[in-house]
Amino acid sequence: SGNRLRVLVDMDGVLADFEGGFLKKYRARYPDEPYITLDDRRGFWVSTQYGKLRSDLSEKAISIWQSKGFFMELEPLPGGVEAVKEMAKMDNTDVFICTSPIKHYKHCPYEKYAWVEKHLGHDFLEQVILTRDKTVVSGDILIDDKPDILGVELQPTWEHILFTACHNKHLPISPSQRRLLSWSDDWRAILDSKRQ
Ligand code: BVP
Repeated sequence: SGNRLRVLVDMDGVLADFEGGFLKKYRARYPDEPYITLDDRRGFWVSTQYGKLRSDLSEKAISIWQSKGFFMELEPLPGGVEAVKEMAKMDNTDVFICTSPIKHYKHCPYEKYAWVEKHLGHDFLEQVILTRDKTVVSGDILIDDKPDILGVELQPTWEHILFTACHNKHLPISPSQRRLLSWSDDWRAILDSKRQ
């Protein structure tokens, strides 16, 4: 700690392409069912939007990310793995991956560790935080695509930087909230703005 900067980076939708992986596998498994293009995605919860399309599609959507291999086989989003590796090498900087596993725990927690090992290396497993409540984790910034990050701590220590995703790009941004448009955007400037 001391004067070190602690960066928390979300996984799904920030490092791993959850939305793209979901749509590809949903269409392969349910080729005759309607689907929502990434351009038409609205709201964080895929299951909610599919349920509004047709009520039985919510559970079909859920079946996709509950399947063995779903989280492990997600493609990295452009530039994310490289950015995290670069951050981790910076002076006075600690990086943690902070991700919420689904409650269907048969595959997801294991596969999240396996994904980190595959793309960031075995040593990076030290940096993984699995939690369903990110508000109890302390840090200077949390880079996350979920617009509302709530939990038991009403005043989290981190500043939430909203990472742009298909489901949140249309949301009006509150004046107080900062965005990272992609990993090509200036994440270094955001980190530097929080250093003492
Ligand atoms: O593991 C992901 C997928 C799951 O919620 C977790 C979000 O984690 P963070 O990105 O916040 O760390 N998930 C679940 C549902 C529906 C469940 Br019912 C969903 O629609 N979208 C989604 O991402």
